[in-house]
Amino acid sequence: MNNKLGLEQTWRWYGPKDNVSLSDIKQAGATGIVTALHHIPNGEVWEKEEILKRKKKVEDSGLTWSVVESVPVHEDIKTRSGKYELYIQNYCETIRNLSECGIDTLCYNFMPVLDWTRTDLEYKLKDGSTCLRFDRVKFAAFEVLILKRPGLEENYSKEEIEKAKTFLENASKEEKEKLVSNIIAGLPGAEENYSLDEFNTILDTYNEIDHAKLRENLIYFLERTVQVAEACGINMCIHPDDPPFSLLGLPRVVSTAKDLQEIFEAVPSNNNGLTFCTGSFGVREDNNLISILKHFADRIHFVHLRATKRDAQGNFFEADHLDGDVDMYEIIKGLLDEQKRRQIAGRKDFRFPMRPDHGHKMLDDLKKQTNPGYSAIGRLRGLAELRGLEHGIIKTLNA
Ligand code: DNO
Repeated sequence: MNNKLGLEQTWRWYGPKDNVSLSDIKQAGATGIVTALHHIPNGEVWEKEEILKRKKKVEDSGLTWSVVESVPVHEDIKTRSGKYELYIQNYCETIRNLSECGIDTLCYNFMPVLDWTRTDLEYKLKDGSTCLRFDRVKFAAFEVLILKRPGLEENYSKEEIEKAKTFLENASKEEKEKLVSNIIAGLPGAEENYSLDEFNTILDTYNEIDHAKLRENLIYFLERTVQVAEACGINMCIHPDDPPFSLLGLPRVVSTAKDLQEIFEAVPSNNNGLTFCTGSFGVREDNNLISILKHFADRIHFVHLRATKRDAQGNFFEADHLDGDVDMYEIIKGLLDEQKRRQIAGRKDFRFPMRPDHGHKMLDDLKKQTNPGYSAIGRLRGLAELRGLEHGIIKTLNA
């Protein structure tokens, strides 16, 4: 048995069109690749030939395809309407194909309509680098005043709505367009992008779907897919909601420890697992990250390490990896403890893939066109800091 401690260092790569190359990633010191077949439309089967082509590309660079992030869940499955049965069958087929191609970890999410959401993609920090940010007033300007979705004003104070009005009055046409496109035109990895009209229409498909109904649809999806995953040795791991609260009046069901408890109780198989994303859970002050880690340690198949920082107004930005509201020392220590526990128990799944998530745009990258949150140098800094911290912890654990 290999008793060496250390999380597998991975890196998200958006495929051949990503301007961060596989060779860049090798230089950053990562060994595993996290990628997806983004060119395949949502709902369609990932054929083995396509999977193997991608795998070969990764392996030819001396790296391994560690995790699939994500196989997107079609909207029809989330709303349990239209062709959802077919799409679930296709999903199962993709799970089988991935397994036959030697891939064993599959990350996905169940956020309605939008995947992750921010209002600012290039928020300037004091040191001149930029980061992703979520601003409540700007979001109110979008959902209450631009989209005019009914009933959403209640989520804000009068003062916030006033501020949102002032923001829109003073914003240029370009600034308004930018806000809208930041939110709905799709961040990298969010597979769908919409026009404003399409967006309103698709939001309406959730008019009858509340929190309980969405959870039911998720559990239905899991009942059907997890048994296939279990039979062919794939660890599925759901990504938490980002941010972990309702937006646009849509329900969100993977935001808290209670949500996780319900999902795992409904489908207890260990192949029904979690992507432990510290930045997403960490946005809520009432999420105790260490207790989530300890409580669900057994089911963590994949880790996203980043640290968001909240303010008193409910805004947050992506801070440096060791400088947000996340106690990264305790997190890494907790993960290494679980890794050790799995090694001792003789479990095979102890490689613990982790990736540095959402770095700042900095240095030379400021002059380049980069995927928001996914520039090379910011993540390189993040990975280096995390690696150093882990190195120190392992030394003390072994002392
Ligand atoms: C952002 C993210 C999300 C996440 C997907 C998982 O950086 O972590 O795009 O990868 O929601 O399905």
